[in-house]
Amino acid sequence: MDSRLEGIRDTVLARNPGEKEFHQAVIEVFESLGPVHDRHPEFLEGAVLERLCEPERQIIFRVPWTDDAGRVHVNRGFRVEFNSALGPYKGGLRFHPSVYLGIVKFLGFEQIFKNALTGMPIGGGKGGSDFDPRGRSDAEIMRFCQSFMTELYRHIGEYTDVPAGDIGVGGREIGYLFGQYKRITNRYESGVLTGKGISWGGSLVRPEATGYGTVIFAQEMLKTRGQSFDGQRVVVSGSGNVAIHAIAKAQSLGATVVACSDSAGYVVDEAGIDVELLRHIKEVERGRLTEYAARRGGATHVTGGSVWDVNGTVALPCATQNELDGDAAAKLVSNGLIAAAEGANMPSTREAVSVFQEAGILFGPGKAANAGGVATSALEMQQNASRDSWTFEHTEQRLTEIMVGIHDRCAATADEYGAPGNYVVGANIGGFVKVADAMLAQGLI
Ligand code: NDP
Ligand code: 2IT
Repeated sequence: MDSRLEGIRDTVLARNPGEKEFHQAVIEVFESLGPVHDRHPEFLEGAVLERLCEPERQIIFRVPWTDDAGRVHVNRGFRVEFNSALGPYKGGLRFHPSVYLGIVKFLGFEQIFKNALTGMPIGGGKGGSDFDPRGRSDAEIMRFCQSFMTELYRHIGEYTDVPAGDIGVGGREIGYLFGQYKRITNRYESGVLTGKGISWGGSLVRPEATGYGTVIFAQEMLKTRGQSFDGQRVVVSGSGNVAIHAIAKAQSLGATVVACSDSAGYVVDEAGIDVELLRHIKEVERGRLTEYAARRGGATHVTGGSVWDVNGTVALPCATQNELDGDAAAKLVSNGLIAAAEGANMPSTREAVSVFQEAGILFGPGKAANAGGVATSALEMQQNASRDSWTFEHTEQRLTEIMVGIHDRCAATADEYGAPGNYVVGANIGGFVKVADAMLAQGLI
């Protein structure tokens, strides 16, 4: 890391003790930014990095709710409004028992750069709760969402902060959250949340957007080496929103996706994952992958080990942070990997990224590769603002243009800063410069 940034890094780490995922995200960005400060001493003089690492506002609140048996539970809610230089805070809500401030801050920090890369007018934020939705009834989910929104509503708005989904938050949860917002405020403010249902202000392609976008990004990387998805053997982690649509898109481009996972294990299906069966089990039945293996001839379910034990030419980690470590990366490389693109946020550890880069693997970091979700959220905001709704084809075309644009900007920025083919450098510098310029232009805020 550039010696001028080390002191700033040390201060950030000391000011945010115990938040190891936030530390990891900050260090990873700082490691790319040395050359930027050679060209832009004004960023150092204006203390841009110090300001960027301190969220504009952090909200932590109690979320009490009752289960179906009438028992009272208390969870913790978070919304970190990180940076509004480019637009209203924008980013998802995650409901998962692992959520604490360090997770929300790593996600919010990454979101600033990701949103800048999309070229859309959106700042960075993230939120969520340590609530565990697993095994909860619809009525329990509804009561939790209503309680969560009963505090959150006063902090959000179409010009202020626009949440969406993330792990554990999909269309069902956004519906309950929107209903409660509308009820409390007496405003049909479509632009306050994205990921809404199609009949009440949502955008076509938003459910597919993150997974599709990740594959489009990977396809653009492959093209730089004269390759494509056609004939690739793909390994995907996760089996949620991002994974399902990444699998569908990769297979539509001629790849065979031979494995996917959830937190209990993984399935191997040499014939290629049956996306409709997977979608039905995961989205309709809210079931487990064991059921996929039970119903699909030729597929096997594996517990223990890791989905990265399965060999493939393309890896798409689409589950969660730090799910792919240095050993897993080394195994993938020795098994013939040529490309990896992150559908999840920070799924690869820093060691894994080094292994990929040293082996010359095409590597697309999450803040570039998974930006299609939030970009399509911004398209949903555009449709809401103009009281319009676009066709699937038009919206998908916009998504494709945005992803190709992100790819090309990352590649060009990496070239410009003397790191050709390094999409980590390209994404970090490309996102940072845009936000830093806007922050300086807006004065000391
Ligand atoms: P979902 O809740 O739909 O699916 C999450 C998947 O990841 C599930 O298969 C889940 O398995 C698995 N998973 C979650 N936590 C863990 C864990 N701790 N260990 C192992 N497996 C785990 O979430 P999404 O698909 O929406 O999100 C997946 C990733 O993509 C996240 O990193 C998210 O931040 C990122 N992302 C999402 C976007 C979106 O638009 N939704 C946009 C950009 C990034 P199980 O069911 O067993 O828990
Ligand atoms: O990590 C992400 O980019 C998301 N979860 C999507 C955020 C959004 O506002 O659509």
